[in-house]
Amino acid sequence: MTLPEHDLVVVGAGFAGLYTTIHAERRGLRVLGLEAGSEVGGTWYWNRYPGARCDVESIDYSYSFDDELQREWRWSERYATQPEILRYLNHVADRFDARRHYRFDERVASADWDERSHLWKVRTESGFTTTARWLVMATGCLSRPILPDIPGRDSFTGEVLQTSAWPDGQIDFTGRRVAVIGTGSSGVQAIPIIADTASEVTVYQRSANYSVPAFNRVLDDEEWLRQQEDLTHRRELSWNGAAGSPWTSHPVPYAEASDAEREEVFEESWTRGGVLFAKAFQGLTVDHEINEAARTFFERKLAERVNDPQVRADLTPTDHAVGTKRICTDTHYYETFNLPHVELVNLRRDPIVEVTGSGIRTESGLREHDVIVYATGFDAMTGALTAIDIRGRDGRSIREEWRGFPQTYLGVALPGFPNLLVLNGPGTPSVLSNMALTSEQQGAYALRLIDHCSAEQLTSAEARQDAAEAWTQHGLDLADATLFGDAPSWYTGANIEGKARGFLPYIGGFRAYIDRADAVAEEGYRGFVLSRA
Ligand code: N01
Repeated sequence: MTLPEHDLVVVGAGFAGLYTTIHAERRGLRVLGLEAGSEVGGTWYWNRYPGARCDVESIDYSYSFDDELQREWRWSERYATQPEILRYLNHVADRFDARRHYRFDERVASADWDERSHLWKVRTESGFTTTARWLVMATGCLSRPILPDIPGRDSFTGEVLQTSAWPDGQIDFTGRRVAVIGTGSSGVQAIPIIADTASEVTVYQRSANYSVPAFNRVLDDEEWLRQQEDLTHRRELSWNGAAGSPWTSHPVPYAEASDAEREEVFEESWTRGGVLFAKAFQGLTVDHEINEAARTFFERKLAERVNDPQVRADLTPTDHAVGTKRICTDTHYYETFNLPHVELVNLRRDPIVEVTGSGIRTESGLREHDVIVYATGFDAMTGALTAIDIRGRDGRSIREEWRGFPQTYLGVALPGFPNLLVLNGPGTPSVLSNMALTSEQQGAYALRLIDHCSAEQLTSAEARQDAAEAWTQHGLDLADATLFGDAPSWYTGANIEGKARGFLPYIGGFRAYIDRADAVAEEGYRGFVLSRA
Protein backbone atom coordinates (compact mmCIF):
# COMPACT_ATOMS: atom_id res chain seq x y z
CA MET A 1 0.00 0.00 0.00
CA THR A 2 1.32 3.48 -0.89
CA LEU A 3 1.92 5.44 2.27
CA PRO A 4 1.18 9.15 2.38
CA GLU A 5 3.73 11.73 3.45
CA HIS A 6 1.21 12.98 6.00
CA ASP A 7 -1.83 11.58 7.72
CA LEU A 8 -3.57 14.86 7.09
CA VAL A 9 -3.02 18.17 5.40
CA VAL A 10 -4.83 21.08 6.99
CA VAL A 11 -5.36 24.08 4.73
CA GLY A 12 -5.61 27.32 6.70
CA ALA A 13 -4.23 28.70 9.95
CA GLY A 14 -7.25 30.55 11.29
CA PHE A 15 -9.33 29.42 14.27
CA ALA A 16 -10.38 26.10 12.68
CA GLY A 17 -7.04 25.21 11.11
CA LEU A 18 -5.00 25.94 14.22
CA TYR A 19 -7.34 23.95 16.42
CA THR A 20 -7.19 20.97 14.08
CA THR A 21 -3.43 21.05 13.68
CA ILE A 22 -2.82 21.28 17.41
CA HIS A 23 -5.19 18.42 18.16
CA ALA A 24 -4.00 16.23 15.29
CA GLU A 25 -0.51 16.42 16.73
CA ARG A 26 -1.80 15.59 20.21
CA ARG A 27 -3.24 12.38 18.75
CA GLY A 28 0.10 11.48 17.23
CA LEU A 29 -1.00 12.16 13.66
CA ARG A 30 1.51 13.42 11.11
CA VAL A 31 0.00 16.75 10.16
CA LEU A 32 1.07 19.40 7.69
CA GLY A 33 -0.54 22.82 7.59
CA LEU A 34 -0.56 24.95 4.46
CA GLU A 35 -1.38 28.63 4.74
CA ALA A 36 -1.50 31.32 2.06
CA GLY A 37 -0.66 34.07 4.55
CA SER A 38 2.78 34.62 6.04
CA GLU A 39 1.52 33.97 9.54
CA VAL A 40 -1.31 32.39 11.50
CA GLY A 41 -4.58 34.30 11.90
CA GLY A 42 -6.81 33.54 8.91
CA THR A 43 -9.45 36.23 8.58
CA TRP A 44 -7.67 38.25 11.29
CA TYR A 45 -4.45 38.14 9.33
CA TRP A 46 -5.98 39.61 6.17
CA ASN A 47 -8.64 42.07 7.38
CA ARG A 48 -6.44 44.75 8.95
CA TYR A 49 -8.52 47.75 8.01
CA PRO A 50 -8.94 50.53 10.57
CA GLY A 51 -11.72 49.79 13.02
CA ALA A 52 -11.77 46.03 12.41
CA ARG A 53 -13.01 44.25 15.47
CA CYS A 54 -15.12 41.22 16.26
CA ASP A 55 -18.87 41.45 16.83
CA VAL A 56 -18.85 38.54 19.28
CA GLU A 57 -17.65 39.39 22.79
CA SER A 58 -13.97 38.63 23.37
CA ILE A 59 -14.61 36.32 26.29
CA ASP A 60 -16.76 34.13 24.02
CA TYR A 61 -14.76 34.56 20.81
CA SER A 62 -11.81 32.54 22.03
CA TYR A 63 -10.92 28.86 22.34
CA SER A 64 -12.53 26.89 25.14
CA PHE A 65 -10.48 23.69 24.79
CA ASP A 66 -7.80 24.56 27.32
CA ASP A 67 -8.78 26.06 30.64
CA GLU A 68 -5.36 27.54 31.33
CA LEU A 69 -5.35 29.21 27.94
CA GLN A 70 -8.76 30.77 28.40
CA ARG A 71 -7.86 32.07 31.85
CA GLU A 72 -4.37 33.35 31.13
CA TRP A 73 -5.30 35.49 28.12
CA ARG A 74 -6.60 38.83 29.37
CA TRP A 75 -8.82 40.56 26.80
CA SER A 76 -8.64 44.31 27.06
CA GLU A 77 -12.01 45.27 25.54
CA ARG A 78 -15.50 43.87 25.38
CA TYR A 79 -15.15 43.46 21.60
CA ALA A 80 -11.55 42.76 20.64
CA THR A 81 -9.83 44.63 17.84
CA GLN A 82 -8.23 42.82 14.93
CA PRO A 83 -4.66 43.40 16.26
CA GLU A 84 -5.60 41.93 19.62
CA ILE A 85 -7.23 38.83 18.09
CA LEU A 86 -4.21 38.37 15.85
CA ARG A 87 -1.94 38.60 18.91
CA TYR A 88 -4.15 36.03 20.64
CA LEU A 89 -3.91 33.56 17.74
CA ASN A 90 -0.15 34.05 17.65
CA HIS A 91 -0.07 33.39 21.37
CA VAL A 92 -2.04 30.15 20.80
CA ALA A 93 0.37 29.13 18.04
CA ASP A 94 3.35 29.77 20.35
CA ARG A 95 1.83 28.10 23.36
CA PHE A 96 1.11 24.86 21.50
CA ASP A 97 4.12 25.12 19.21
CA ALA A 98 1.82 24.92 16.19
CA ARG A 99 3.88 26.89 13.67
CA ARG A 100 6.36 24.06 13.14
CA HIS A 101 3.61 22.09 11.40
CA TYR A 102 2.91 24.86 8.90
CA ARG A 103 4.32 25.99 5.61
CA PHE A 104 3.34 29.65 5.25
CA ASP A 105 3.05 31.63 1.99
CA GLU A 106 1.71 28.47 0.38
CA ARG A 107 -1.57 28.92 -1.44
CA VAL A 108 -3.09 25.57 -2.41
CA ALA A 109 -3.71 25.40 -6.15
CA SER A 110 -5.04 21.88 -6.61
CA ALA A 111 -5.84 18.63 -4.88
CA ASP A 112 -6.39 15.29 -6.62
CA TRP A 113 -7.84 12.14 -5.12
CA ASP A 114 -6.15 8.92 -6.05
CA GLU A 115 -8.73 6.16 -5.86
CA ARG A 116 -6.17 3.35 -5.94
CA SER A 117 -4.13 4.48 -2.95
CA HIS A 118 -6.90 6.45 -1.20
CA LEU A 119 -4.66 9.48 -0.94
CA TRP A 120 -4.89 13.15 -1.76
CA LYS A 121 -2.13 14.73 -3.79
CA VAL A 122 -1.92 18.42 -2.95
CA ARG A 123 -0.08 21.06 -4.93
CA THR A 124 0.50 24.71 -4.05
CA GLU A 125 1.02 27.69 -6.35
CA SER A 126 4.74 27.68 -5.51
CA GLY A 127 5.02 24.14 -6.93
CA PHE A 128 5.27 22.34 -3.58
CA THR A 129 3.51 18.96 -3.62
CA THR A 130 2.68 16.43 -0.97
CA THR A 131 0.35 13.52 -0.26
CA ALA A 132 -2.02 12.89 2.62
CA ARG A 133 -4.72 10.44 3.58
CA TRP A 134 -7.03 13.25 4.67
CA LEU A 135 -7.46 16.74 3.36
CA VAL A 136 -8.99 19.14 5.86
CA MET A 137 -10.12 22.45 4.40
CA ALA A 138 -10.10 25.12 7.09
CA THR A 139 -10.21 27.81 4.45
CA GLY A 140 -12.75 30.12 6.08
CA CYS A 141 -16.23 31.31 5.16
CA LEU A 142 -15.28 34.85 4.20
CA SER A 143 -11.84 34.52 2.70
CA ARG A 144 -12.36 34.97 -1.01
CA PRO A 145 -12.71 38.73 -1.50
CA ILE A 146 -14.57 40.20 -4.46
CA LEU A 147 -13.96 43.44 -6.29
CA PRO A 148 -16.86 44.92 -8.23
CA ASP A 149 -16.65 44.92 -11.97
CA ILE A 150 -16.97 48.69 -12.42
CA PRO A 151 -15.95 50.10 -15.82
CA GLY A 152 -12.55 51.80 -15.57
CA ARG A 153 -11.82 50.28 -12.14
CA ASP A 154 -8.14 49.84 -12.85
CA SER A 155 -7.65 53.27 -14.38
CA PHE A 156 -7.70 55.12 -11.04
CA THR A 157 -4.29 56.71 -10.44
CA GLY A 158 -4.69 57.34 -6.70
CA GLU A 159 -4.31 54.75 -3.95
CA VAL A 160 -6.58 51.69 -4.04
CA LEU A 161 -7.25 49.74 -0.84
CA GLN A 162 -9.37 46.71 -0.06
CA THR A 163 -10.55 46.07 3.50
CA SER A 164 -10.03 42.31 3.11
CA ALA A 165 -6.42 42.62 1.91
CA TRP A 166 -5.30 45.63 3.88
CA PRO A 167 -1.59 46.37 3.91
CA ASP A 168 0.27 45.94 7.16
CA GLY A 169 0.78 49.18 9.05
CA GLN A 170 -1.25 52.35 9.33
CA ILE A 171 -2.47 54.22 6.29
CA ASP A 172 -2.40 57.96 6.83
CA PHE A 173 -5.62 59.52 5.53
CA THR A 174 -4.81 62.99 6.83
CA GLY A 175 -5.96 65.65 4.39
CA ARG A 176 -6.95 63.09 1.75
CA ARG A 177 -10.21 62.72 -0.17
CA VAL A 178 -11.35 59.17 0.42
CA ALA A 179 -14.05 57.15 -1.33
CA VAL A 180 -15.47 54.05 0.35
CA ILE A 181 -17.51 51.62 -1.71
CA GLY A 182 -19.53 49.17 0.36
CA THR A 183 -21.48 49.51 3.59
CA GLY A 184 -21.45 46.00 5.09
CA SER A 185 -19.74 45.29 8.42
CA SER A 186 -16.29 46.16 7.06
CA GLY A 187 -17.27 49.53 5.56
CA VAL A 188 -19.38 50.41 8.59
CA GLN A 189 -16.43 49.83 10.91
CA ALA A 190 -13.84 51.57 8.75
CA ILE A 191 -15.78 54.70 7.71
CA PRO A 192 -15.88 56.52 11.11
CA ILE A 193 -12.15 55.99 11.66
CA ILE A 194 -11.24 57.12 8.15
CA ALA A 195 -13.44 60.19 8.67
CA ASP A 196 -11.45 61.12 11.79
CA THR A 197 -8.51 62.28 9.68
CA ALA A 198 -9.54 62.44 6.01
CA SER A 199 -10.41 65.83 4.55
CA GLU A 200 -13.38 64.37 2.64
CA VAL A 201 -15.11 61.02 2.82
CA THR A 202 -17.59 59.92 0.17
CA VAL A 203 -19.52 56.76 0.97
CA TYR A 204 -20.96 54.94 -2.02
CA GLN A 205 -23.86 52.89 -0.70
CA ARG A 206 -25.82 50.44 -2.81
CA SER A 207 -27.93 48.94 -0.01
CA ALA A 208 -28.49 50.32 3.44
CA ASN A 209 -27.82 47.87 6.25
CA TYR A 210 -29.05 47.64 9.81
CA SER A 211 -26.29 48.70 12.14
CA VAL A 212 -26.49 48.68 15.93
CA PRO A 213 -23.89 50.29 18.22
CA ALA A 214 -21.38 47.92 19.78
CA PHE A 215 -21.41 49.70 23.13
CA ASN A 216 -17.82 48.59 23.29
CA ARG A 217 -15.89 49.30 26.48
CA VAL A 218 -12.63 48.58 28.17
CA LEU A 219 -12.89 45.43 30.26
CA ASP A 220 -11.90 46.67 33.68
CA ASP A 221 -10.64 44.26 36.34
CA GLU A 222 -14.00 44.07 38.01
CA GLU A 223 -15.85 43.01 34.84
CA TRP A 224 -13.03 40.68 33.87
CA LEU A 225 -13.11 38.95 37.25
CA ARG A 226 -16.87 38.62 37.06
CA GLN A 227 -16.56 37.03 33.63
CA GLN A 228 -13.88 34.68 34.91
CA GLU A 229 -15.99 33.57 37.86
CA ASP A 230 -18.86 32.83 35.51
CA LEU A 231 -16.77 31.37 32.70
CA THR A 232 -17.63 27.69 33.15
CA HIS A 233 -21.33 28.47 33.18
CA ARG A 234 -20.97 30.90 30.31
CA ARG A 235 -19.21 28.31 28.16
CA GLU A 236 -21.86 25.74 29.02
CA LEU A 237 -24.58 28.10 27.84
CA SER A 238 -22.63 28.82 24.66
CA TRP A 239 -22.06 25.16 23.81
CA ASN A 240 -25.73 24.45 24.39
CA GLY A 241 -27.07 27.55 22.69
CA ALA A 242 -28.31 28.24 19.20
CA ALA A 243 -25.48 30.57 18.24
CA GLY A 244 -22.48 29.56 20.37
CA SER A 245 -22.85 32.47 22.76
CA PRO A 246 -24.49 32.72 26.18
CA TRP A 247 -27.17 35.15 25.04
CA THR A 248 -30.77 34.06 24.59
CA SER A 249 -33.99 35.78 23.64
CA HIS A 250 -36.43 37.24 26.15
CA PRO A 251 -38.26 34.36 27.86
CA VAL A 252 -41.73 35.86 27.33
CA PRO A 253 -43.00 35.46 23.74
CA TYR A 254 -43.60 38.71 21.86
CA ALA A 255 -47.32 37.97 21.54
CA GLU A 256 -47.71 37.72 25.31
CA ALA A 257 -45.64 40.79 26.20
CA SER A 258 -47.27 44.15 26.94
CA ASP A 259 -46.31 47.23 24.91
CA ALA A 260 -44.17 48.49 27.78
CA GLU A 261 -42.43 45.14 28.10
CA ARG A 262 -41.77 45.00 24.36
CA GLU A 263 -40.21 48.43 24.48
CA GLU A 264 -38.06 47.45 27.44
CA VAL A 265 -36.90 44.25 25.75
CA PHE A 266 -35.95 46.04 22.52
CA GLU A 267 -34.10 48.69 24.50
CA GLU A 268 -32.22 46.09 26.51
CA SER A 269 -31.22 44.11 23.40
CA TRP A 270 -30.18 47.31 21.73
CA THR A 271 -27.82 48.14 24.54
CA ARG A 272 -26.40 44.61 24.52
CA GLY A 273 -25.07 45.76 21.21
CA GLY A 274 -24.67 44.73 17.59
CA VAL A 275 -26.00 41.43 16.28
CA LEU A 276 -27.58 40.61 19.64
CA PHE A 277 -30.42 43.01 18.75
CA ALA A 278 -31.83 40.29 16.47
CA LYS A 279 -32.23 38.05 19.50
CA ALA A 280 -34.57 40.44 21.35
CA PHE A 281 -37.58 38.14 20.96
CA GLN A 282 -37.67 34.57 19.82
CA GLY A 283 -38.89 34.44 16.24
CA LEU A 284 -37.72 37.94 15.32
CA THR A 285 -36.28 36.66 12.05
CA VAL A 286 -39.25 34.38 11.40
CA ASP A 287 -42.33 36.40 12.19
CA HIS A 288 -43.20 39.52 10.16
CA GLU A 289 -45.00 41.23 13.01
CA ILE A 290 -42.10 40.93 15.46
CA ASN A 291 -39.67 41.97 12.75
CA GLU A 292 -41.75 45.04 11.92
CA ALA A 293 -41.72 46.04 15.59
CA ALA A 294 -37.92 45.72 15.59
CA ARG A 295 -37.73 47.77 12.41
CA THR A 296 -39.85 50.55 13.94
CA PHE A 297 -37.63 50.57 17.02
CA PHE A 298 -34.51 50.71 14.84
CA GLU A 299 -35.85 53.60 12.77
CA ARG A 300 -36.57 55.58 15.93
CA LYS A 301 -32.99 55.07 17.03
CA LEU A 302 -31.74 56.09 13.60
CA ALA A 303 -33.70 59.32 13.84
CA GLU A 304 -31.81 60.12 17.04
CA ARG A 305 -28.48 59.47 15.33
CA VAL A 306 -28.75 61.15 11.92
CA ASN A 307 -29.71 64.83 11.59
CA ASP A 308 -30.47 65.27 7.90
CA PRO A 309 -33.83 63.71 6.90
CA GLN A 310 -32.71 62.81 3.35
CA VAL A 311 -29.48 61.21 4.57
CA ARG A 312 -31.48 59.38 7.20
CA ALA A 313 -33.92 58.09 4.56
CA ASP A 314 -31.00 56.93 2.44
CA LEU A 315 -29.48 55.10 5.41
CA THR A 316 -32.76 53.30 6.16
CA PRO A 317 -32.76 49.68 4.96
CA THR A 318 -35.55 48.91 2.54
CA ASP A 319 -34.75 45.53 1.02
CA HIS A 320 -34.58 43.09 3.91
CA ALA A 321 -36.01 42.29 7.31
CA VAL A 322 -34.03 43.10 10.48
CA GLY A 323 -31.33 40.48 11.12
CA THR A 324 -31.66 38.67 7.79
CA LYS A 325 -28.44 40.22 6.55
CA ARG A 326 -25.70 40.22 9.18
CA ILE A 327 -26.44 43.20 11.43
CA CYS A 328 -23.43 45.49 11.48
CA THR A 329 -21.88 46.38 14.80
CA ASP A 330 -20.71 49.95 14.80
CA THR A 331 -19.09 52.71 16.75
CA HIS A 332 -20.41 56.15 15.67
CA TYR A 333 -21.24 54.96 12.14
CA TYR A 334 -24.47 56.88 11.60
CA GLU A 335 -23.20 59.93 13.50
CA THR A 336 -20.34 60.17 11.00
CA PHE A 337 -22.87 61.32 8.38
CA ASN A 338 -23.60 64.43 10.48
CA LEU A 339 -20.05 65.64 9.81
CA PRO A 340 -19.69 68.32 7.14
CA HIS A 341 -16.90 66.53 5.27
CA VAL A 342 -18.78 63.22 4.92
CA GLU A 343 -21.12 62.61 1.99
CA LEU A 344 -23.42 59.67 1.36
CA VAL A 345 -24.09 58.75 -2.26
CA ASN A 346 -27.16 56.56 -2.64
CA LEU A 347 -26.29 54.39 -5.62
CA ARG A 348 -29.90 53.31 -5.99
CA ARG A 349 -30.71 56.88 -7.04
CA ASP A 350 -27.35 57.83 -8.46
CA PRO A 351 -25.54 54.73 -9.80
CA ILE A 352 -21.81 54.53 -10.51
CA VAL A 353 -21.07 54.95 -14.20
CA GLU A 354 -17.31 54.48 -14.12
CA VAL A 355 -14.09 54.88 -12.21
CA THR A 356 -11.78 57.39 -13.87
CA GLY A 357 -8.14 58.28 -13.33
CA SER A 358 -9.12 60.90 -10.77
CA GLY A 359 -12.26 59.60 -9.11
CA ILE A 360 -15.69 58.04 -9.44
CA ARG A 361 -18.35 59.19 -11.89
CA THR A 362 -21.97 58.58 -10.98
CA GLU A 363 -24.92 59.65 -13.09
CA SER A 364 -24.90 63.00 -11.27
CA GLY A 365 -21.24 63.72 -12.07
CA LEU A 366 -17.58 63.10 -11.17
CA ARG A 367 -16.25 63.23 -7.61
CA GLU A 368 -12.48 63.37 -7.29
CA HIS A 369 -10.66 61.19 -4.77
CA ASP A 370 -7.12 60.50 -3.60
CA VAL A 371 -7.98 57.04 -2.26
CA ILE A 372 -10.63 54.44 -3.09
CA VAL A 373 -11.41 51.84 -0.43
CA TYR A 374 -13.28 48.74 -1.58
CA ALA A 375 -15.28 47.15 1.23
CA THR A 376 -17.24 45.05 -1.22
CA GLY A 377 -17.37 41.66 0.47
CA PHE A 378 -16.66 38.04 -0.32
CA ASP A 379 -17.66 35.04 -2.35
CA ALA A 380 -18.85 33.58 0.94
CA MET A 381 -18.91 29.97 2.12
CA THR A 382 -17.99 28.42 -1.23
CA GLY A 383 -15.47 30.81 -2.83
CA ALA A 384 -12.37 29.60 -0.99
CA LEU A 385 -13.03 26.03 -2.13
CA THR A 386 -14.02 26.73 -5.71
CA ALA A 387 -10.84 28.81 -6.05
CA ILE A 388 -8.87 25.55 -5.74
CA ASP A 389 -8.96 22.89 -8.44
CA ILE A 390 -10.16 20.02 -6.25
CA ARG A 391 -10.73 16.75 -8.10
CA GLY A 392 -12.42 13.86 -6.37
CA ARG A 393 -13.36 10.39 -7.55
CA ASP A 394 -13.46 10.01 -11.34
CA GLY A 395 -12.12 13.55 -11.75
CA ARG A 396 -15.23 15.18 -10.25
CA SER A 397 -14.56 18.86 -9.68
CA ILE A 398 -15.94 20.95 -6.81
CA ARG A 399 -15.67 24.03 -8.97
CA GLU A 400 -17.94 22.47 -11.58
CA GLU A 401 -20.37 20.80 -9.18
CA TRP A 402 -20.79 23.97 -7.14
CA ARG A 403 -21.98 25.92 -10.12
CA GLY A 404 -25.17 24.49 -8.70
CA PHE A 405 -26.09 24.79 -5.03
CA PRO A 406 -23.50 22.96 -2.87
CA GLN A 407 -24.63 19.57 -1.64
CA THR A 408 -22.89 18.57 1.56
CA TYR A 409 -23.45 16.05 4.30
CA LEU A 410 -23.46 17.88 7.64
CA GLY A 411 -21.55 20.61 5.83
CA VAL A 412 -18.40 18.56 6.37
CA ALA A 413 -18.37 15.89 3.68
CA LEU A 414 -19.11 15.88 -0.05
CA PRO A 415 -20.24 12.93 -2.15
CA GLY A 416 -17.60 12.10 -4.73
CA PHE A 417 -14.80 13.61 -2.60
CA PRO A 418 -13.65 10.93 -0.16
CA ASN A 419 -11.50 11.99 2.81
CA LEU A 420 -12.06 15.65 2.07
CA LEU A 421 -13.33 17.30 5.23
CA VAL A 422 -14.55 20.87 5.04
CA LEU A 423 -14.65 22.83 8.29
CA ASN A 424 -17.39 25.45 8.63
CA GLY A 425 -18.56 24.58 5.12
CA PRO A 426 -21.95 25.22 3.52
CA GLY A 427 -24.47 23.35 5.66
CA THR A 428 -22.79 24.11 9.01
CA PRO A 429 -23.90 26.74 11.57
CA SER A 430 -20.56 28.57 11.09
CA VAL A 431 -21.30 32.23 10.32
CA LEU A 432 -24.61 32.15 12.21
CA SER A 433 -22.77 31.11 15.31
CA ASN A 434 -19.65 31.94 17.29
CA MET A 435 -16.90 30.82 14.93
CA ALA A 436 -14.40 30.21 17.74
CA LEU A 437 -16.57 27.41 19.09
CA THR A 438 -17.86 26.13 15.74
CA SER A 439 -14.22 25.82 14.69
CA GLU A 440 -13.46 23.66 17.73
CA GLN A 441 -16.52 21.52 17.07
CA GLN A 442 -15.70 21.11 13.40
CA GLY A 443 -12.03 20.30 13.98
CA ALA A 444 -12.90 17.79 16.69
CA TYR A 445 -15.54 16.19 14.46
CA ALA A 446 -13.10 15.78 11.58
CA LEU A 447 -10.48 14.23 13.89
CA ARG A 448 -13.07 11.93 15.42
CA LEU A 449 -13.86 10.53 11.97
CA ILE A 450 -10.16 10.15 11.21
CA ASP A 451 -9.67 8.31 14.54
CA HIS A 452 -12.60 6.05 13.82
CA CYS A 453 -11.22 5.10 10.42
CA SER A 454 -7.74 4.38 11.74
CA ALA A 455 -9.14 2.29 14.59
CA GLU A 456 -11.14 0.25 12.05
CA GLN A 457 -8.24 0.19 9.56
CA LEU A 458 -10.35 1.99 7.01
CA THR A 459 -8.73 4.31 4.53
CA SER A 460 -11.65 6.18 3.05
CA ALA A 461 -14.82 7.94 4.18
CA GLU A 462 -17.21 9.47 1.70
CA ALA A 463 -20.64 11.02 2.11
CA ARG A 464 -23.42 9.16 0.32
CA GLN A 465 -25.23 11.15 -2.34
CA ASP A 466 -28.64 10.55 -0.76
CA ALA A 467 -27.37 11.61 2.67
CA ALA A 468 -25.98 14.85 1.23
CA GLU A 469 -29.18 15.55 -0.66
CA ALA A 470 -31.27 14.99 2.45
CA TRP A 471 -29.00 17.18 4.63
CA THR A 472 -28.96 19.98 2.08
CA GLN A 473 -32.72 19.86 1.67
CA HIS A 474 -33.20 19.85 5.44
CA GLY A 475 -31.10 23.04 5.65
CA LEU A 476 -33.02 24.73 2.86
CA ASP A 477 -36.37 23.76 4.41
CA LEU A 478 -35.33 25.26 7.74
CA ALA A 479 -34.29 28.49 6.04
CA ASP A 480 -37.52 28.61 4.03
CA ALA A 481 -39.46 28.82 7.26
CA THR A 482 -37.67 32.09 8.15
CA LEU A 483 -37.39 35.56 6.64
CA PHE A 484 -33.70 34.99 5.75
CA GLY A 485 -34.27 33.61 2.28
CA ASP A 486 -35.88 36.84 1.04
CA ALA A 487 -32.83 38.98 1.84
CA PRO A 488 -30.33 39.65 -0.96
CA SER A 489 -27.37 38.62 1.20
CA TRP A 490 -24.13 36.72 0.93
CA TYR A 491 -25.82 34.04 3.06
CA THR A 492 -27.80 33.15 -0.06
CA GLY A 493 -25.16 33.85 -2.73
CA ALA A 494 -27.12 36.91 -3.87
CA ASN A 495 -24.06 39.20 -3.74
CA ILE A 496 -22.41 37.34 -6.61
CA GLU A 497 -23.91 37.52 -10.04
CA GLY A 498 -24.63 34.07 -11.42
CA LYS A 499 -24.00 32.25 -8.12
CA ALA A 500 -26.53 29.50 -7.34
CA ARG A 501 -29.05 30.84 -4.82
CA GLY A 502 -29.96 29.14 -1.60
CA PHE A 503 -29.34 29.60 2.08
CA LEU A 504 -25.76 28.42 2.69
CA PRO A 505 -25.23 28.16 6.46
CA TYR A 506 -27.20 25.73 8.64
CA ILE A 507 -29.90 27.69 10.42
CA GLY A 508 -31.13 24.95 12.75
CA GLY A 509 -28.91 26.13 15.61
CA PHE A 510 -25.46 25.23 16.93
CA ARG A 511 -26.57 22.73 19.60
CA ALA A 512 -29.10 21.05 17.32
CA TYR A 513 -26.39 20.70 14.69
CA ILE A 514 -23.92 19.16 17.15
CA ASP A 515 -26.55 16.67 18.32
CA ARG A 516 -27.33 15.60 14.76
CA ALA A 517 -23.68 15.31 13.81
CA ASP A 518 -22.85 13.36 16.97
CA ALA A 519 -25.76 11.00 16.34
CA VAL A 520 -24.35 10.25 12.88
CA ALA A 521 -20.98 9.36 14.43
CA GLU A 522 -22.55 7.29 17.20
CA GLU A 523 -24.49 5.29 14.64
CA GLY A 524 -21.25 4.24 12.95
CA TYR A 525 -21.22 7.17 10.53
CA ARG A 526 -24.65 6.66 9.05
CA GLY A 527 -24.75 8.28 5.61
CA PHE A 528 -21.04 7.68 4.95
CA VAL A 529 -19.45 4.93 2.90
CA LEU A 530 -16.37 3.74 4.76
CA SER A 531 -13.91 1.53 2.92
CA ARG A 532 -10.35 0.20 2.70
CA ALA A 533 -7.89 0.73 -0.15
O1 N01 B 1 -19.02 42.50 3.12
P1 N01 B 1 -20.59 42.63 2.81
P2 N01 B 1 -18.23 42.90 4.44
N1 N01 B 1 -21.17 48.64 -6.06
O2 N01 B 1 -20.86 41.64 1.73
C1 N01 B 1 -21.33 46.52 -1.46
C2 N01 B 1 -18.17 39.58 8.52
N2 N01 B 1 -17.52 40.73 9.12
O3 N01 B 1 -16.81 42.66 4.23
O4 N01 B 1 -25.45 45.10 -0.07
C3 N01 B 1 -21.47 49.14 -4.87
O5 N01 B 1 -21.41 42.54 4.03
C4 N01 B 1 -22.50 45.72 -0.95
O6 N01 B 1 -23.71 46.27 -1.41
P3 N01 B 1 -25.04 45.32 -1.50
C5 N01 B 1 -19.67 39.72 8.74
O7 N01 B 1 -20.24 38.45 8.87
C6 N01 B 1 -17.66 40.86 10.45
O8 N01 B 1 -18.63 44.24 4.92
O9 N01 B 1 -24.58 44.03 -2.15
N3 N01 B 1 -21.47 48.47 -3.74
C7 N01 B 1 -22.28 45.85 0.54
O10 N01 B 1 -22.69 47.08 1.04
C8 N01 B 1 -20.09 40.39 7.47
O11 N01 B 1 -21.44 40.23 7.13
C9 N01 B 1 -17.13 41.94 11.05
O12 N01 B 1 -25.97 46.09 -2.31
C10 N01 B 1 -21.13 47.18 -3.79
C11 N01 B 1 -20.75 45.78 0.64
O13 N01 B 1 -20.25 46.12 -0.64
C12 N01 B 1 -19.17 39.73 6.46
O14 N01 B 1 -17.93 39.61 7.14
C13 N01 B 1 -16.45 42.90 10.34
C14 N01 B 1 -20.79 46.57 -5.00
C15 N01 B 1 -20.25 44.42 0.99
O15 N01 B 1 -20.70 44.10 2.26
C16 N01 B 1 -18.94 40.52 5.19
O16 N01 B 1 -18.77 41.88 5.51
C17 N01 B 1 -16.32 42.75 8.99
C18 N01 B 1 -20.85 47.35 -6.16
N4 N01 B 1 -20.58 46.83 -7.37
C19 N01 B 1 -16.87 41.64 8.38
N5 N01 B 1 -20.50 45.28 -4.75
C20 N01 B 1 -17.33 42.03 12.50
O17 N01 B 1 -17.07 41.13 13.24
C21 N01 B 1 -20.65 45.11 -3.43
N6 N01 B 1 -21.04 46.25 -2.85
C22 N01 B 1 -17.94 43.22 13.03
